Amino acid sequence: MKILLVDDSRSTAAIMLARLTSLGYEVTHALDGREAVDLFRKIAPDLILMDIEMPVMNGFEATTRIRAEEATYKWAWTPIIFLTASDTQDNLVMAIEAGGDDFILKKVPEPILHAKMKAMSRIARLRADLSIANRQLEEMATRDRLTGLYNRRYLDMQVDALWDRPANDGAVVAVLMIDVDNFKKYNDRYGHQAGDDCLAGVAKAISSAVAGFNSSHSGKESFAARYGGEEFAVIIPDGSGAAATDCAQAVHDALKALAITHETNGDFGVVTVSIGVSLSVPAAGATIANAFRQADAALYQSKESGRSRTTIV
Ligand code: GH3
Ligand code: MG
Ligand code: MG
Ligand code: MG
Repeated sequence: MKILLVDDSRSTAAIMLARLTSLGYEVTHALDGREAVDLFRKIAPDLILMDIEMPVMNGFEATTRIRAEEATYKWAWTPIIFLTASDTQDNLVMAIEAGGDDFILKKVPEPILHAKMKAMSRIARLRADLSIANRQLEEMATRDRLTGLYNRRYLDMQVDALWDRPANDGAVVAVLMIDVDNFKKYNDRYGHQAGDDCLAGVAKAISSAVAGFNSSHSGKESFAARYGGEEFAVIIPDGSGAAATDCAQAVHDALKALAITHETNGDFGVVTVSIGVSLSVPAAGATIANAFRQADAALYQSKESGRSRTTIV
């Protein structure tokens, strides 16, 4: 457990530091409230032991500032224990009001210090577990399980954000709708499980194509998502006809390299996709619904004119 010890008295701090170190904790010392806030950002301690009376910035103000910083992070609540000289009711009330969790006397007897640190390290561990669980939950809420790509929910959120781009710069947003060709026949021929594996493979090909495209294209990062079933979408936030053509071609190429056998996909012999692209300028009043409708219409044209190709409208 990492402890940030804040105390303007070097001698008091030295004693506490020695005691905590002997209990096996890793301790960093700050000499006043301002240094405490700086070190809090830098070392992300599991626990803060905070003196109250200090020059430059006192313990209550430092605590208020630390709580304000934490407000921008979910689940963040670093336990803060005030170090006080006297054991009064007022001290406890003030400590809690200022955003602290507890207080201990500077001359706290060894067993109590030990017990309190033990309780706090349990809280620190719980916080760490919670923050990992929270990250995993967020990941699950935005990812499609089968393909590992972003899901429809994430796609919708990102597209909404693109359309709300502040003081819109006139950027062209390219929407690529990608649909696996004759996929029903693939399932019929190879079974549903193989169909799932195939979709995962197609997703991987799309991901690597988009990654390659991003590395050679400037502007905001493009991303791929599973739109639903055997349909995928790629969004190019700073797009153009040429960029969309490059990206779509990269997808066709990646699939060609992957060469997943599909004997009932016309004469292609391998899994292919058809792509429809729309180009919209949100600033000029284009709507999201229209962008997707047009991409869908373009996709339909790609299907009609023989599949395994790209149509841009
Ligand atoms: P087209 O070339 O015109 O797109 O023909 P298609 O057969 O791909 O199109 P259709 O819409 O008729 O069939 C899509 C199929 O995709 C039907 C559905 O069972 C299958 N599918 C959708 N989602 C999944 C999935 O998650 N796993 C599997 N294995 N199949 C899926
Ligand atoms: Mg002091
Ligand atoms: Mg489809
Ligand atoms: Mg299809």
